[in-house]
Amino acid sequence: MIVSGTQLAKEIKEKVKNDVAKAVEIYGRPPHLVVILVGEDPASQSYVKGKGKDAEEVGFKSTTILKPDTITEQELLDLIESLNNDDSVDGILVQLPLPAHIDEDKVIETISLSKDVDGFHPLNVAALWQKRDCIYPCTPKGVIQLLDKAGVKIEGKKAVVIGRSNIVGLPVSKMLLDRNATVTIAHSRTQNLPSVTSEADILVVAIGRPKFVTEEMVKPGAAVIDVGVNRDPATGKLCGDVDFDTVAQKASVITPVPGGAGPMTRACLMQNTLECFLRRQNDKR
Ligand code: L34
Repeated sequence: MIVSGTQLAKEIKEKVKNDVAKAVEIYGRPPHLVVILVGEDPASQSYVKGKGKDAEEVGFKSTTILKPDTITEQELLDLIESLNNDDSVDGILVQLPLPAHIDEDKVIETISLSKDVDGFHPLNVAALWQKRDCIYPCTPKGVIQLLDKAGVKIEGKKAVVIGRSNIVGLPVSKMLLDRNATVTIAHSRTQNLPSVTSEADILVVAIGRPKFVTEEMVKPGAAVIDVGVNRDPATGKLCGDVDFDTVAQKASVITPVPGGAGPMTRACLMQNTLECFLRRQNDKR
């Protein structure tokens, strides 16, 4: 079973669109998402464009701010501060990675917690790990929704996550744990990785290496969620971390790349922006 992220993302955006229409009636304006892109990395340009497109589709006000990679760290922090103080802005996203002369941690910390639609702010991360009220980061939230959509039972299952990044590996592991999976976090230095992954009922791959997971690493009937977005060195085409053609023969559930976790990341960003908007509106009362 191939679970289409494109299809599920469409359904999620449809629901957000309905909620936005209601929000406009109640609050007099739609949520406003601001996405900042520094530099001209083609992959980042493509992702940011997709976010703007989705935002328009669901009826948000959408602003994309493009800055040259010569922008100083202070200039970027000042821009974020001005958006923090702008009451008409509900969500602020600074696309990562940033140029080396800009401290990403400083940037993430500067975004107001109430406008942190990525869920990357350290206080939000702490809230997630303490099982408190939080914004779930977009890609992990998308992974969980894909599993639910495919009807995969998470509770009691063995989940293996390959990758331990702040954006995907760590938060998705915590979210699987909170759904009562037994979670193993593996990575590039895990010894005998196939022996670990072969035990997984649920395998989430976010290591960033084209076609890294091959068929012999996968348990028959496993659910495989591919979070990788790479260029296939052979063809130049977009491909995941999973060798789709062979693994699809063995898995019971698999997500494609493109059309899997990527569109879901964007759809979950729409959910998060609406959530931040509604919280901010309700806090004002
Ligand atoms: N601040 N930086 C911030 N937030 C994020 O959530 C991200 N991420 C990651 C990179 N930096 C970020 C994204 O937006 C990865 N990512 C992302 C978002 C969307 C897509 C891929 C990665 C996506 O739409 N992928 C499409 C193909 C797009 C294409 O053709 O280039 C897909 O079908 O997979």
